[in-house]
Amino acid sequence: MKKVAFIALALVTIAGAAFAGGKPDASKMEKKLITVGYAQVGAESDWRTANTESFKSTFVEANGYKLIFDDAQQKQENQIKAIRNFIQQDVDYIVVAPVVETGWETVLKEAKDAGIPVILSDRMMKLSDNSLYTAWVGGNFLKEGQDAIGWLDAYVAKSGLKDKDLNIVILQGTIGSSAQVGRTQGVTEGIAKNPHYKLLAKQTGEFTQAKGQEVMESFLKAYPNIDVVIAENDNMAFGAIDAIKAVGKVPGKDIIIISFDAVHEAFNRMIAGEINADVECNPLHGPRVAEIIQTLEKGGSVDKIMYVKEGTFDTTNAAAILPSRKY
Ligand code: GZL
Repeated sequence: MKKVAFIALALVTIAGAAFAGGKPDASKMEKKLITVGYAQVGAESDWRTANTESFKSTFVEANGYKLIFDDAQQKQENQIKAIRNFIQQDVDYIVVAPVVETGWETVLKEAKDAGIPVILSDRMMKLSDNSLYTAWVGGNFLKEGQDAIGWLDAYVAKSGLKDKDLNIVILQGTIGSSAQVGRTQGVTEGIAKNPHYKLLAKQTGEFTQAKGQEVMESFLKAYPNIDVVIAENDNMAFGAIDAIKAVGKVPGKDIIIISFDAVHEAFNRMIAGEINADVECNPLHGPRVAEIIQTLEKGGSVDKIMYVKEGTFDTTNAAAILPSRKY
């Protein structure tokens, strides 16, 4: 709808100038900035900070954009309000990192009725009508969970622990977020396949360091013999490390710690031996979303689902890899 209005305006300008005998002054028709509304989850983790920075440094006027950024403080109602606000402002594109998977149909239909394309970044939405969004770019959370257990299987084999029962607890992310859903599924299915892996408990730490520490403290009180902690993001792993140290145990040695995200500080912890392994989840989606928008602006078509490349790192390679890390 907006595109039609813009073309009409341009035609009128040219016609008007031609009628007046002049040539349209190209400098007067300076390029219109593409307005992008970004409904961000919040600022709960190092990963989120890097993700926000990636958008703020990509969607700048010098690149032809006007970014309207909203931090929802991890509340879905705030994200829905932000999307409605973007519709009111008649932005060209809406980008959402949905805090949880469900509850988006109504507001996405409003965006569709307003003729505003919606691009999903980071987490996924569960929708009955996939035409309500144009494209999604993010991590393969199920594979991340599977990779975490794959690392544990290899570690156990090479450490002579194959026949030892291992008591495992999971610090989950925000319940209902696709990062939590996928990682928990990959991890719990992997645990179920090995009779020596005993899942003692799983509980959400909301992807934050404080809550992660609190839940880990309660796990340590309830289970004196924890062998492995699987934290569904690095900030909860940092909290778990503090809780483990507070009871006089050595993280990475007395209790194996496997984490997700692989942010810069997590590499420092792997080098210090406090985190044993970290499954990457790349947050640098700004340029990827910009590429999608540029393709759409040229009338091109884009893939509906775009997974980012991710690796798994551990104490054996963290020091060598850290200098090349971009977040
Ligand atoms: C993953 C992202 C998760 C990170 C957390 O794509 O949604 O949210 O793993 C962040 O650090 O809070």
